[in-house]
Amino acid sequence: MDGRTGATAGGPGARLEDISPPGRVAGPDEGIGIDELALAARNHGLPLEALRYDVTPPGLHYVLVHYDIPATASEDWLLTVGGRVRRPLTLDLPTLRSFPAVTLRVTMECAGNGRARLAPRPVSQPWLVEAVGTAEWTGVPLRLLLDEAGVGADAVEAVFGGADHGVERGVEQDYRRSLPLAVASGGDPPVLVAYGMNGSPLPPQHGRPLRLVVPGWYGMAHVKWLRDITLTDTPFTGFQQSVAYRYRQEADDPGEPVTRIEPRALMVPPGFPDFMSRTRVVRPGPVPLEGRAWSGYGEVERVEVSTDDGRSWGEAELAPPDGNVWAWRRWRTSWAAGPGRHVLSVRATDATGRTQPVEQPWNRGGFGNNLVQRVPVLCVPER
Ligand SMILES: Nc1nc2c(c(=O)[nH]1)N[C@H]1C(S)=C(S)[C@@H](COP(=O)(O)O)O[C@H]1N2
Ligand SMILES: [Mo]
Repeated sequence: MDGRTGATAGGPGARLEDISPPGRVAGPDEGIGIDELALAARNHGLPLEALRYDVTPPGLHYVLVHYDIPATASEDWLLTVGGRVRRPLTLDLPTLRSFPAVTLRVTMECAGNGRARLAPRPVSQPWLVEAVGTAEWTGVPLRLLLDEAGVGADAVEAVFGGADHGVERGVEQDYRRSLPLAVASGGDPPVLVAYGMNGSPLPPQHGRPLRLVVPGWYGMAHVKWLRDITLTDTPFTGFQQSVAYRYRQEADDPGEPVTRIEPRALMVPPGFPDFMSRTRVVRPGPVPLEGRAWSGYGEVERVEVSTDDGRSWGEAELAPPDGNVWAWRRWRTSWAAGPGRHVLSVRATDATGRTQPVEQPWNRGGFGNNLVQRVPVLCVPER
């Protein structure tokens, strides 16, 4: 190619690559840019004080949308189930609602949570730690739909298509992701085709009228505005599967797929904040500390809290198990605060023994971060 072919074919600036930059990491002193700010202003996190609720109240759950929220208000929505099936299905909303409904409390976290603190910083949605929320999702177990369609003997994956459309790193696409058939057709926990969130129809930003819910998996698997399910006899190689959402060190490294949520604990910020620095201010004396902890590999079994910047750790008290194994668990403890500056930290360990690092690991997409949270606090006497 002579390098001018693209420009002459459609005129200068008429190639998607010209408006759609490749993935990159920020330079050593490069601050968060306007492009990252634009993403951060669209995709909001959980205000950390909302960690106090078992189920995140409407509007406080984090939101991440790669492209635009599509226009999906119509009651005429159809979901198709096709590909390697014996009986392709076209299901309308009343039919989906006529299947036995299941409601599951699920904590969802964006795989990019924590990306903004990485050094070097992958340039993308700049989450700190707040890309998490817990909802009660109501829907049909996907397994029932697959049984109805009859899974072909050669099917290996289910591919889920969303109705949103955009460009990413030069590639025009609908948002599509796949799951291995064993996960898609699993019963414990079931993957849901959900139409309800916290007892109401799904809000537009969370996938109205249908989304996938994959308990224990990072957010990218929970395809919103779900329109089609296609069983395939080869693994799906679409952009969101084989280009995005891979753990890789180098751009040309094939990497490993991002799947389940690594354990993490977060704290309801104690005391009150400074407006600009968000540093917490508390009074001397006993300060109650509480928060939530979760893991996509199994229940959190241990939460430790440090009030001396990680030099020593004490056990926090965990709420008794309540059967919601795919949702976060409450923890609490008390801290005797003395005047001065402090750093509080919290660390979760799950049933598989997975825990949180105290040194920051790094990967190019900034995925799966679960570095222990550090919360700077200033303790000052009453004025
Ligand atoms: N169709 C579609 N589904 C999607 C996305 C998207 O952009 N389009 N974003 C994914 C990502 S990366 C995340 S983290 C979750 C966020 O879900 P929420 O906005 O309901 O919290 O949705 C996932 N499902
Ligand atoms: Mo995400």
